[in-house]
Amino acid sequence: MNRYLDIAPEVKAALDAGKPVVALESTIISHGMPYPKNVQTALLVEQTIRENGAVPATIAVIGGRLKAGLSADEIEYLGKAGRKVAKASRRDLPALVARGADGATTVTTTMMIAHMAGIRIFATGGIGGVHRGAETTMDISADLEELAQTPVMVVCAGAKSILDLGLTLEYLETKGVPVIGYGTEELPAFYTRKSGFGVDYRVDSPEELAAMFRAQRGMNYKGGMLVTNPIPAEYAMDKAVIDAAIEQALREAAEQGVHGKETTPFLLARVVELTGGESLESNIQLVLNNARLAAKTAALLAD
Ligand code: PSU
Ligand code: MN
Repeated sequence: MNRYLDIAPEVKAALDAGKPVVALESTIISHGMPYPKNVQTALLVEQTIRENGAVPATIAVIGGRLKAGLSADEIEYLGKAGRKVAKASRRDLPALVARGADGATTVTTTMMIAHMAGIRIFATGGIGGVHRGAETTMDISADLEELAQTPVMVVCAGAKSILDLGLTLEYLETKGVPVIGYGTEELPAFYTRKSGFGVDYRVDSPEELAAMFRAQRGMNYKGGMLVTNPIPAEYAMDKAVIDAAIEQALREAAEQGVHGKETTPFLLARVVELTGGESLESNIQLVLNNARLAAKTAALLAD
């Protein structure tokens, strides 16, 4: 066992008994949504995982400890601190641990810590990817590298078109990451159900998903699996509204010279500000939808 890792007692008991556990990230709490909706959502997502037969393990770095499973107080703390908490990607963990600091885990570090703890499935909203203009900026999210090397299934609602979705799929293909559409042949684009880009495989049940993941693990090769689950139709946004907000956010980021790890949080926050409560509600609903699918799949994998 890793000496820097703390597995919450309930999570540890479930893992030891072979019961289903679903990991959740904390950047979505601290950087992805405003307080107090972020905290309410994080707790509601945990409850949804439980209602669907699995134990939730929200992941973060607190006081230099890698945490698999947070208390409600710890979730409140991260949510209230918001963007003051460091966004922790792979390159940040050594510094945060050595200094006893706090960090909100991205998809990358949530996958890493889930894997250290023995958790195989992780539900979130959207992943990072290849940014638009990456052919000159080289801004490619570490999430894609992590999917290429860490054996965790990530259930998301696709990726936002703040990214270049076509290049993101090319990168995942190169790295050998299977991109699965749940009930769809098309990659969902987070707020909308369609992106115009195809996925690798469509599956229509948690049973099929569990079988594919089992086959991947059974062959013992490195890397994870990306499951893209479209937002429920009743919460999907108007493509023109969301596209306009994304274009404006991208323009502002370029004008203000935003770069590096700030790019994604800046774009996400501006899109939410520009589209108001509607996009926040869509965001919450798609995360709940992913939590349900991940919990059901985790339950099948545990059998
Ligand atoms: N995209 C979203 N919502 C998010 C993120 C991305 O639609 O919350 C967060 C996730 O934590 C993701 C991270 O892992 O941003 C990617 O950041 P970057 O692009 O800097 O790698
Ligand atoms: Mn980046």
